[in-house]
Amino acid sequence: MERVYVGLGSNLAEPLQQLKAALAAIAELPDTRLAATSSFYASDPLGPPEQPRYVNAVAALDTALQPLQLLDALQRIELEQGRVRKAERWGPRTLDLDILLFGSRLIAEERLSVPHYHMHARPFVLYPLAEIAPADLRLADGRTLSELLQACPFAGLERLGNDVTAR
Ligand code: PH2
Ligand code: MG
Ligand code: MG
Repeated sequence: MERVYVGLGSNLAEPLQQLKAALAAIAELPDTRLAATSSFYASDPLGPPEQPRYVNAVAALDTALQPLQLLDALQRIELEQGRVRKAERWGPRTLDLDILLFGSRLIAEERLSVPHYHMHARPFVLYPLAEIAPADLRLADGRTLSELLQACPFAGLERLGNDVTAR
């Protein structure tokens, strides 16, 4: 089993429900255990500004799937929840499931780059990740999660209350 961190995001069609449904689907994946989930966060969109705010979260999984098998499974969940891939970069989406880290692997394949590019500087990834990952978690470039957090202001981010998480 390897520890994998997955970033979840949505800004269309009831984002919070999208994330909750995705977590339930992830928990049902074969050879995979959903180990922890962060709080949900509302976040300002990165990319084209004329789109709704996102809801983001991060999940920790232990899985025996190989990276491309997990990617297939996550993309299936995205499609089942109505994702339509559009040409616009960083445009709005019903559900985005990104493999952030896969054990300590470095993956550079056509379909999959791990660690996820840009995760180092995205508050909507780093703050939820920090809730469920060890502070001394080391990323590929040698920096720890706590070092990355110090360089990443808690900007445009709003932690949604626990009442929301519990529902
Ligand atoms: N995802 C994007 C583009 N922009 N902005 C926020 N706040 N959260 C996201 O998850 C996000 C984004 C592309 O995947
Ligand atoms: Mg993404
Ligand atoms: Mg994606």
